[in-house]
Amino acid sequence: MTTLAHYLNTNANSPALNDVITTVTGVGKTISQLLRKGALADILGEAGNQNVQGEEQKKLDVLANDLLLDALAKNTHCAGVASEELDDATPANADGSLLVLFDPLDGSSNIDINMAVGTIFSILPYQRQGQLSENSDFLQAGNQQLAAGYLLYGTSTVLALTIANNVVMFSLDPDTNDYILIEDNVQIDADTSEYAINASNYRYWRAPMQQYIDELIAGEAGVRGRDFNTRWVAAMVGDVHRILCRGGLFTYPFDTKYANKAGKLRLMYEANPMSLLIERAGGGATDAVNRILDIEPTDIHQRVPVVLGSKNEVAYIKDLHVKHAGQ
Ligand code: AFP
Repeated sequence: MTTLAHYLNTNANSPALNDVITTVTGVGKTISQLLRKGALADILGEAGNQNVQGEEQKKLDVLANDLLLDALAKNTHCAGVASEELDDATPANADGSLLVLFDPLDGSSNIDINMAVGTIFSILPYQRQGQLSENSDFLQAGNQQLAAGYLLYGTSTVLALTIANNVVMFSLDPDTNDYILIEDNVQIDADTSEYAINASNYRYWRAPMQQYIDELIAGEAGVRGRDFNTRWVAAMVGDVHRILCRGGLFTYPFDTKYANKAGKLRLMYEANPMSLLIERAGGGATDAVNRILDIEPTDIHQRVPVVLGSKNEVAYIKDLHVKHAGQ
């Protein structure tokens, strides 16, 4: 049995990176325990606040955010923290060499109905050691990430992590409270017949995305010549986990539902860490055309359209968009 601690120590990472991953995943154990207690821990319902995106925060969003913030502030390697839930990044230890970004509770509308939620994290290098970090220090493309991962609080708690070009999965053993390695070198098939999209937004999509979904729905009778199947967890972390386990396509595409929003998902807290995991597992991740990991961020809370998963399907969507743009 390989524990997370053993894996981190034997995979030639920097002690700083190992330590920060240990802090984040340690908080994940606490969040997992709170979720197991559910209503009994008095963590359900609204906290009465709105987050920076103008959304109601759930009690556990606030709790998970505070737990991560407190733990990382005490970690000497952490120079600053940016959270989906906070307007501005929080400086931590000026001598730290790492910046940590997280979505403390992805899919939070699932909490009250006892469905899967998760914590997503991304770790970037800090370039101005000795000085307090600022929002601008976090504005680095996703290809600069040193590590990324998520905790999925589902029927069991699973950690997916990418460091040193490898994607690994651990399961939290409820008896020993240790993360145990369950899969090394995770790889995604290039082809799939399963896709995830919130189809209720159809009328807000661009023509090539509408065409793509029309083709999938036509199935065997259409140009794709085979049937496709839909799955939608309503928590990106659950959909991405399914794709790492058995392939598939996930998209939250560009839509015109809300003015001034390029898509629903956040580049720094959701799209970048998930794209690193998916690419390292052999999949693709784009905004429909361009590689997500190459996007130069201009705002820590910016949103981006996301298309990720099995490589050939991601490429097919890009082709539709490129052809459409050339018409
Ligand atoms: P929250 O983090 O606000 O709960 O949003 C979850 C999410 O960003 C992502 O995890 C899901 O894929 C997506 O939203 C679900 O969106 P719909 O509400 O359109 O189903």
